[in-house]
Amino acid sequence: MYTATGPNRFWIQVKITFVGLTLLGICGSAHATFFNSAAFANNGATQSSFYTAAGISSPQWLVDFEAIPVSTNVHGNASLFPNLTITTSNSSAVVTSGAGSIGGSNPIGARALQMAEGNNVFLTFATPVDYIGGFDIDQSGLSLTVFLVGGGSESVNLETTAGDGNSAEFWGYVKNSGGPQISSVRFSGVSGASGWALDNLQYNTPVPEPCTILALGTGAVALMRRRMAK
Ligand SMILES: [Ca+2]
Ligand SMILES: [Ca+2]
Repeated sequence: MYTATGPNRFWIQVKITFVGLTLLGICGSAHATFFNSAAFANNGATQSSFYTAAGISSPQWLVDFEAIPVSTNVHGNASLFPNLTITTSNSSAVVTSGAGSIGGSNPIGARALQMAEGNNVFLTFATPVDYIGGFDIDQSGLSLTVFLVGGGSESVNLETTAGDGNSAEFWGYVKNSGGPQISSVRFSGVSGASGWALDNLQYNTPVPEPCTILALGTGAVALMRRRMAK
């Protein structure tokens, strides 16, 4: 086996470090993009901007709750939705149906997922995703926090949605090109009465990214360098 020594080894290490830093620079670009529709009428345009930012024409997965039996509590059930488990801090997230069923407001389609105010709601992905979007219905005070691979997080306060008729408003988050993927999402801070709801959740199940492979590769290079140094 060829082993670099002296000045030769020094320049090999310099080159490895330079290539590593360059790749990490490309993969480390910061903030991604939040989307939130200001009104029901703007949902189509806001969702289109979200798709454009995500580089898609439609989401890989759309969870609209239409096929889930009414009154099903989906809390903690990892087999209902692809790549997604929904949990809440009071263990209750129940499929509801019918116009006006969410504090007087309507699901999208016939059914939506209803939660009580004052609890945290989590969307957790088995494989971290590139984008997550959906609609909130009949809430005030809703904060959306996105937890990223590698430990970072970003938060945004969402527009209040009314408690009558079609009040659903679109929200979404798209990771930056080369930025960290989304491992989970938390909803918190909802006040008011009569519950609130989520509907039309949309996300993907990506294949492992170059940055993930790079992180593993960088670890391998570091190990090799430690061995060479001995
Ligand atoms: Ca629905
Ligand atoms: Ca409410």
